[in-house]
Amino acid sequence: MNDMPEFTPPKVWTWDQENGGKFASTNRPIAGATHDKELPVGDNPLQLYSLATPNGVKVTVMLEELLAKGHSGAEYDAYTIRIGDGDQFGSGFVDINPNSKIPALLDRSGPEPIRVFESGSILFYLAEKFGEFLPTEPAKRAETMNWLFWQMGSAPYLGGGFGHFYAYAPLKMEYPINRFAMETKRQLDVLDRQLADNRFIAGDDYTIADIAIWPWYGVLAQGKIYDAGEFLDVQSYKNVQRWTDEIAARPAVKRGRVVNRVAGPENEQLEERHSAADIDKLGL
Ligand SMILES: N[C@@H](CCC(=O)N[C@@H](CS)C(=O)NCC(=O)O)C(=O)O
Repeated sequence: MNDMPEFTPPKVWTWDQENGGKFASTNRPIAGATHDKELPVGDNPLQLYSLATPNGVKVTVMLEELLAKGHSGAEYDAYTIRIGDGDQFGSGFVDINPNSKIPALLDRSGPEPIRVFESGSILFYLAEKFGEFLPTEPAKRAETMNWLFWQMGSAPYLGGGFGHFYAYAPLKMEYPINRFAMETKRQLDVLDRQLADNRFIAGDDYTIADIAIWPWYGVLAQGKIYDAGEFLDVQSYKNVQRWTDEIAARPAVKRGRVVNRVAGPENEQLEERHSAADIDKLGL
């Protein structure tokens, strides 16, 4: 193991605001709002406050899939929350998600607005509301929920573990990179084995399990997050590759992944979405 600076934890942890790292300017050990800021509200039934990270893309793909199936009740206004600038700590956002993380959804279609936060909860809420992408037959429904919860429990090791130490930490440290690269590869192998016998994650049907897992593990398999494709040898997961390509080709996935994207190629960026025409204009 390479030489790592030894750290002796003090008896009681205290906040070192100068500890560096990519997110040092917004990370803090306390919850709640840091400033007053109302959120904008559009005319559509659903209001989404998000950013095109993997967790954000899950929801915009779901909404575009619902619209593709003709559910006009899934029309949405999407506003960008710039987490690097601390928008997630504005009072309006915290009212919708006390955990201060994107994505957050407000359903204004009923008599009282309903707030929904946590991407898995949002996918489940929308699947139930519109009766789509979540089978009703008990075994298939359980299998879909198994993999939805698998994603929610597993991706923090990929993002907060591997991605953080491989791409974002102020110095490269062998111990955490090895620890989380091993876990990430184990997770890719779990998916690869599941996809050896199944067209989609939970069986024959495209479900919210695919919609949750693809923006993390599909995009990882494309080598598009953390610049880690070669390091993790993502090409060797053949079944994951086949599934990744099939999902990437879906029109709703192409549309959903650009919403609230504020970096990358110009024609893949859309800061706000209020109607289908906003995405059509990009000519994807
Ligand atoms: N478990 C949450 C995770 C959400 C999350 O981590 N969001 C990140 C962006 S991908 C965020 O908003 N980070 C801002 C912060 O931590 O201050 C979910 O799936 O919705």
